[in-house]
Amino acid sequence: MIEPEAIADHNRQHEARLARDLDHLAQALADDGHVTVEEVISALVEFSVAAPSWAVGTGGTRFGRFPVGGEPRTTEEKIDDVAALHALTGSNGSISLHVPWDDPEDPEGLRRYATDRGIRFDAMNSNTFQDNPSTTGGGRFTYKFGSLANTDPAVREVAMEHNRHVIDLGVKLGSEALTVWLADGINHPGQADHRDQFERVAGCLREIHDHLPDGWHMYTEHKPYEPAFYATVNQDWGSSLLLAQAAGERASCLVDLGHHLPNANIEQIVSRLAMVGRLGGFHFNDSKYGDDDLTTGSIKPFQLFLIFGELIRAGDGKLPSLAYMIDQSHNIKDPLEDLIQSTGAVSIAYAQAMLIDRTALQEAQAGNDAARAQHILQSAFRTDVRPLVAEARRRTGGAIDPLGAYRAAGYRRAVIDLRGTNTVATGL
Ligand code: PSV
Ligand code: MN
Repeated sequence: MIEPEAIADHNRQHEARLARDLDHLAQALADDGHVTVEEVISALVEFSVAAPSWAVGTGGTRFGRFPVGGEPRTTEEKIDDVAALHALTGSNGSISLHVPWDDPEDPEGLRRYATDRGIRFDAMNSNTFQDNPSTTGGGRFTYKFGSLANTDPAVREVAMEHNRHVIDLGVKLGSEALTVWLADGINHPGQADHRDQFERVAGCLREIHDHLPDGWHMYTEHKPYEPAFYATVNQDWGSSLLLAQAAGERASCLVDLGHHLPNANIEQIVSRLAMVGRLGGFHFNDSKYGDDDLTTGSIKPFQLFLIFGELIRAGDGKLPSLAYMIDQSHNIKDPLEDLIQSTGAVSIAYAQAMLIDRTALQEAQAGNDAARAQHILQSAFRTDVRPLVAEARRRTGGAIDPLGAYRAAGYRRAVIDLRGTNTVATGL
């Protein structure tokens, strides 16, 4: 654990400077007159972005993996890491499990374990991209040629049953959503029929949707390639929308920021999905070329800001309540440090988007004043909102400087001593 007193001690070094920066910003925002520091800070205090259970361990590529040491060995230890993260940021109060990477034998016990540490269960992820001995009877069936798109009805049934199992498990954990990302696709043109594959997936998703308990949601997550390199069944936001519509009313689309072909206008995709009421959530990360899973906001911070602008537009001035999660692979950084930085980047983009003078922007748009419209957006984007984000963290008991506080707490050293240097987070 990272104790609140340790954070409070660390905060003392930064409080005077933060107060000065906040005063300055309060004055500047009061002069602008459309939003106050208090409005932004209280919205940030309410905001939470989930951490995925697979991102507290080191990622890797097919060219190697460089373990950071002290990686969690069990789902309980993953929860411990997310609780440490949340103690520092105040914005990561939930964990998203991936089954069977996480498949607790005692879900009620796990729920108590998480509750005791102030952590809730976000959307459940079903894994039908690797063989799953617990549901296939020792790998008798294989997902080599797809799961819900498979030509073999027995394999489709195994994959659907796995999704139902994940929902039932999620109910016991207090989760309220299922995210379905499928590896199904085509590697070689002609290998499978685009339409037949799609229709098989749509039919299966409808059956899975029928299994959702009251109050549950289901998210379809698209991705253009990998592991299928010619076509994936849920390739793009259009396919995702069609699948969500086919699945049922409680299905909507999840946008992973890395799951787009280069230069896609993701903020426009967000606007379209929100417009038709089928925007379900996000997997935050950043990328230069493909699904690079880099630190959120590290490559295209302006895009992240514009996405939050569209979200606030969709929510009539407020952030819609969707499934917000970070989905990254930490190849050379300490995973917790990368998650601290990504959570900060998400909060910064949200705060900047709250600074957009929407009335002035609408006026500029109505008058076709492109220069003024751009100036309004860039004034918001170029405001240094870090004091607002730091103050929101401080008010939730978190750290003004979370990276510094994390290092000062010696958390990584402590978990290396406890868990060992060569542990591998289950799943990856
Ligand atoms: C696929 O690349 C993805 O983005 C999906 O969300 C998976 O569930 C996750 O990564 C973990 O592999
Ligand atoms: Mn994802």
